Amino acid sequence: MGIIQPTNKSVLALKGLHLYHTARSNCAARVRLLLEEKELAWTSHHIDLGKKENISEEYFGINPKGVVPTLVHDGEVVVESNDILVYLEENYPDPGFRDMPDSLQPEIDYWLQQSGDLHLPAIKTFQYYKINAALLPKTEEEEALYNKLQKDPDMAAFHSKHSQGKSFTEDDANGAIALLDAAFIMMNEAISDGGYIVGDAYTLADISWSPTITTLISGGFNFGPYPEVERWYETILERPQFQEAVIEWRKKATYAAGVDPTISGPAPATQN
Ligand SMILES: N[C@@H](CCC(=O)N[C@@H](CS)C(=O)NCC(=O)O)C(=O)O
Repeated sequence: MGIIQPTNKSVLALKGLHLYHTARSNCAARVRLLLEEKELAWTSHHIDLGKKENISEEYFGINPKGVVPTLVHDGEVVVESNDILVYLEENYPDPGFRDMPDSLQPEIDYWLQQSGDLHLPAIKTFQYYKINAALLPKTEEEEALYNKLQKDPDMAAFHSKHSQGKSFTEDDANGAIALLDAAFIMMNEAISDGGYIVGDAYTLADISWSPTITTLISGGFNFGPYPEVERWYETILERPQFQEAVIEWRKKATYAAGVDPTISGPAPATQN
């Protein structure tokens, strides 16, 4: 979606970079990671999904699907995490993570597209089946407000699957795992030259996908068949920027206690 016209006009006056985000959200974490990599100063507006802080007229007024993250930059409102990455690249090109030599940009864009397309049917479905549906039940009031505010049919259908005591089924989870396996077979192959997802350089492809690996590990996804992905993730884990933007923020989440995971670590809850 990229830049949108918000119905909540209060944000139009904001100056600088403001991020509406959640500590444990992998979509928000990829934006925090890029902000960290570019050493950009930003103001935090933490939205606690556990407390349903996203389910309000105000928040839907800056993010029509009621999800995190949302970036506000000098009053410009940008939604969809991978579009936010591209927006930041265009507005703060140095250091650059997309404008690569040798026409690598289409490949980077392919992985960004994959990360966006797989979020609802695969990543989010897997996490809700494993953890979040139980962790994020809505009260009747929250449910009614959500249904009133949510205009996106895919989001409404997704959340109706875990309403009124229902939950995601094993079939849902298996469908999600099949999609993820297909993506990780390709990613494992792409990384098998010992480098990053696209060639030898650390790019938006890595920035978009690495926080998602953290999230999937927390849900218990089996990365055993993807040793190159494991190796690559271990390398990314060593980046101080990743530690700050992803791991440290996950520790700040109040509603889900637990040790933060590494590729082989334990499995605390996550928000998606
Ligand atoms: N395609 C969106 C997905 C955003 C999304 O679903 N975010 C999750 C956290 S990772 C969220 O806000 N979930 C709350 C909800 O679905 O109500 C993006 O990339 O920004």
